[in-house]
Amino acid sequence: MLAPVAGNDAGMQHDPAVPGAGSAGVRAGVDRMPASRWWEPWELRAEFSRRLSELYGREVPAYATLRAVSREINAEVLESRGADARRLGAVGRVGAERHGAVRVGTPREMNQVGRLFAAMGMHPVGFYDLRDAAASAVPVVSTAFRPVDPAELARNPLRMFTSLLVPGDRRFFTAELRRRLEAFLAARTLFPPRLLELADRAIAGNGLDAGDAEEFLTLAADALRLSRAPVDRAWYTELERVSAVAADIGGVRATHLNHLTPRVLDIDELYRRMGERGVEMIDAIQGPPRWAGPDLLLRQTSFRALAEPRRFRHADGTITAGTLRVRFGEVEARGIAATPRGRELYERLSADADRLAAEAARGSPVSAAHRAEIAADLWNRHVPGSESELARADLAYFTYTATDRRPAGPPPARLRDLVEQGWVRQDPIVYEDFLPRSAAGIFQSNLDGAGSRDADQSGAALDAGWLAEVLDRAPHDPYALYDDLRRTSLDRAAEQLDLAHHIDASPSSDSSPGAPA
Ligand code: OOG
Ligand code: NI
Repeated sequence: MLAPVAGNDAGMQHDPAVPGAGSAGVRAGVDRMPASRWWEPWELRAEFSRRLSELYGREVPAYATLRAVSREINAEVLESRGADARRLGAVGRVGAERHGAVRVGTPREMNQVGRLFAAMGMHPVGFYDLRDAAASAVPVVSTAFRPVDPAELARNPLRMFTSLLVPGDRRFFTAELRRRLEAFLAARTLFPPRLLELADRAIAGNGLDAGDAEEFLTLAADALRLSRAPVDRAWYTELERVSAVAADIGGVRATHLNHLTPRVLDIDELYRRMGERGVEMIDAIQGPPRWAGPDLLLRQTSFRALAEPRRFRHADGTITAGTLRVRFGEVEARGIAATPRGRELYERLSADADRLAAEAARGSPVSAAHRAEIAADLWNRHVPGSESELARADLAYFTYTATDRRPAGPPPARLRDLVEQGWVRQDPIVYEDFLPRSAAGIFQSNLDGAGSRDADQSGAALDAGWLAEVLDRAPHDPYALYDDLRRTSLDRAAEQLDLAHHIDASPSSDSSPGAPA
């Protein structure tokens, strides 16, 4: 039977209530869940997220500090910025929000972890190829498992950034090392058959009864717990020379949560306060700079991987105590989702900032603070500084809702006029995904060695279609998801306003930025 959930994460925001949704008795702020009832996928997800947070807080104490500081800052920002801060997420959601990162070694393991997450209502979104995104050796491709439906995101938005090792990439692995690595990976079991059986049952039946739910959640969290089994020293070191990420994935017989990332409403303040508390952070905040306009996309930073005790087995059979630095703590601030145009602008300005910072440094290492200044200046000059301008230039995604208090007379045709005259309200869509540049930066900044790469070899070509075969289902295209939200809201608004036609939000039928109104 599922044990009542104790409120041992005092002060933690519980998952928000969704009116009319979920089983009776599961509400925001309710610590105790009835023991015998049906567990829907979202409840499994919310409880899994809570258990992971507890587990990681025990395993990596600096994470508990990060969580506490995030909570402190979120409360302050909500107090000082109120409704404005809530535009990017309901209070309950932001407090409960986190993403995890896991890494697996084979397509089979990827398929299995996908079933585990599907049982909790999390689906693959996006395809990230980090092999070329990092200067260090990061031989993985990734996807993010997350809820895709807005109501599901509101219930609990847990996402898992999941990376799959590519032993077949000849830039990193010789044919001989690949053979041994694949043999090692084929011989291990990350997810016990019983866990997968329960996952499949939850997928088929849309949830689990209380007894199965408890067993499923226990086995699922155990699968991501740091293993105490001794690590083969020689094998780990051999892989580490190629890539620290490869060693973390393929040098051990289990997987583990690599990090767990809370969401914070002011990441610059968090960065400062963690420093004050003596936690050494990486030298930059990844993603867009702090600038004058609204939060866009995703900004992330992390504290450096900490030395954790591990046991090592040596060639002569002896076991010694040692440490590994692999797991870290990350925190993120989420902003408005960018359209393909907005994303292009982001990539262009990032590249410009890199170039200008490198030029200014004249061969010396680029200072992160100086690069941030340059980036902020570029953003302030080239990115429209308000939500309405971002929407009009089709740089970011919004939803539209007909208001209750509408002006007299017939509604205008253009979306822009509908918004400006108060017929429809425009609300930002939060970015729910990741940025490959930032992901690579996070991986890289936490690696001790750069590893090695043979640039004469070419990489194995992998894409979203290949990942679809691995997972037995196609990853969602994130843009299609955001676009669908915008489109659906526009259609509903048109209906509510009794407009015979659709509302066209495309910038061509509206004005572009800078054009005379
Ligand atoms: C994943 C790194 C990427 C993010 O937030 O961009 C990531 C990993 O370290 O396994 O988590
Ligand atoms: Ni992360």
